Amino acid sequence: MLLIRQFELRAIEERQRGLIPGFIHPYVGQEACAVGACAALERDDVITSTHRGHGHLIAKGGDVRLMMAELAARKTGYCAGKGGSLHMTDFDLGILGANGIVAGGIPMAVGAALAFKMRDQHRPSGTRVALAFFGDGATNQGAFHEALNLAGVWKLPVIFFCENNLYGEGTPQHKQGAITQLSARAAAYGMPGVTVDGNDVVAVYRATAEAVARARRGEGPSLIEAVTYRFRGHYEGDPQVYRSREEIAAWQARDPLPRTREALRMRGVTEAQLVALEREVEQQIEAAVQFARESPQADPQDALVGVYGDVHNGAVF
Ligand SMILES: Cc1ncc(C[n+]2csc(CCOP(=O)(O)OP(=O)(O)O)c2C)c(N)n1
Ligand SMILES: [Mg+2]
Repeated sequence: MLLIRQFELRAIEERQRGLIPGFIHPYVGQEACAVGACAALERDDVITSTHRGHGHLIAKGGDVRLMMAELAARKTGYCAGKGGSLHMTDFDLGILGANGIVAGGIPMAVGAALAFKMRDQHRPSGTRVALAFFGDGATNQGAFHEALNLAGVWKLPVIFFCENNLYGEGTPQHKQGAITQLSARAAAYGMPGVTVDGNDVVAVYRATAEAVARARRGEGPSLIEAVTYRFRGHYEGDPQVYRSREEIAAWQARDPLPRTREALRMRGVTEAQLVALEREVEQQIEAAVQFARESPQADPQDALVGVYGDVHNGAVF
């Protein structure tokens, strides 16, 4: 969670300094969602992500050096510097990609889950699972409903993980959806739905672990709604005229990071251990920025390389 927070805050800073061109949608405030959910997955399970995807990638094991280099449009980045924030992918880690299309990752996860159901029938530990991260806004897209319906019909090993941060761009959730408890939508597709505190990493982990166990047993999909809040604007630079300072402050009092820090202290982790961890993360972020700065810029001549069937960074695209 610390690594995600520091990665995002540094990316915001480096964007202001000019190292990072293009838009970013910071994940600050939602860290407990990505970390709690991915902690319940194994390395060979897969995730699909969104436009607000840095946290998901880091939680699934993404390399912050390759991520920072990608944001900085460098050849050494995840997509050779050509994709930026919205297309980072690491098949070895089961990261099927960030995604600029709202709800676009949801049917992709259903496709992966269908493949797992067909291929993993005799796997002693149960099937691999797919987990789709998406926002509250995505639940009003047709793709969400079609994907959940098919997953319900075929009882696929997939977890639909909705991060309800109460806004889609500048529109409050209650003005874009006919109901506010989004987990209730699960009933329409024959699967269990649960709402959890998305700022409580342990609660998120427990809910996801239960859904994963169910999926591995062949009992089908689940919908998890994690209620959370983004502390920054929709994108970096968003003037945020649609919400009040008081509302942001009220949610900052529920910041998942100090909450987790406190929970760790209560369980006997010492202040010295926590400070050492914070330093270690700072160093990792510093190294990532250095790596990005020292890497060569993406070359316009390479624009068409890797578009169809070429090999890049060891992965076949
Ligand atoms: C299909 C599609 N429609 C519209 C957009 C523009 N858009 C980008 S993010 C966003 C809001 C998404 O809200 P939500 O799913 O709640 O995710 P959040 O930004 O809150 O994480 C919209 C409408 C898009 N990228 N794709
Ligand atoms: Mg949202």
